Amino acid sequence: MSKIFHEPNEKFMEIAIKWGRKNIKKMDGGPFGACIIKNNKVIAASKNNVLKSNATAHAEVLAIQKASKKLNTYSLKDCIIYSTTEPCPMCFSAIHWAGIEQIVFGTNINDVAKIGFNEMMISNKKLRSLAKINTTITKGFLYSKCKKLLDDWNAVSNHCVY
Ligand code: AZG
Ligand code: ZN
Repeated sequence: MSKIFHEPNEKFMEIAIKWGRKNIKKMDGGPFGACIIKNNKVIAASKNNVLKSNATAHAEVLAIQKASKKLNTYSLKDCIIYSTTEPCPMCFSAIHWAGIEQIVFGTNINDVAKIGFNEMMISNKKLRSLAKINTTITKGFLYSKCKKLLDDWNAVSNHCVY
């Protein structure tokens, strides 16, 4: 089977950024947003809600939950996920179990660790190779805008890392 490839589109990452930016004011969680698309249409988007919900409430997990509710199935095959930051191993696994075959992300795990988050330092490309799976990964997409989201959040005095 040939690998899926959708040419990343800035407008979908802009939506993920817009969701992540909500936490600069709301502080419901970290400065992370995700957007899931199918056939070039937005299916779902979310921000991180860890601080008001629980430790699994990462943007990607919540976007998967919303997308599955909308499509009425666990399977998000043919969907693509945009994430402002490289998905963590928990989210990478959820993306795999949902059958999403393409990930587009902006900043990477190192950028997030630098602002104090307790990230597991395993890249998506490393996870892909360890898991022997075929996920298409586009890194550094709209990097400067995604980095600015992290920097703006880091500049807020009452921010909280976990
Ligand atoms: C995170 N990284 C990503 N990509 N998304 C989240 O919601 C996160 N929370 N902590 N690190
Ligand atoms: Zn995660």
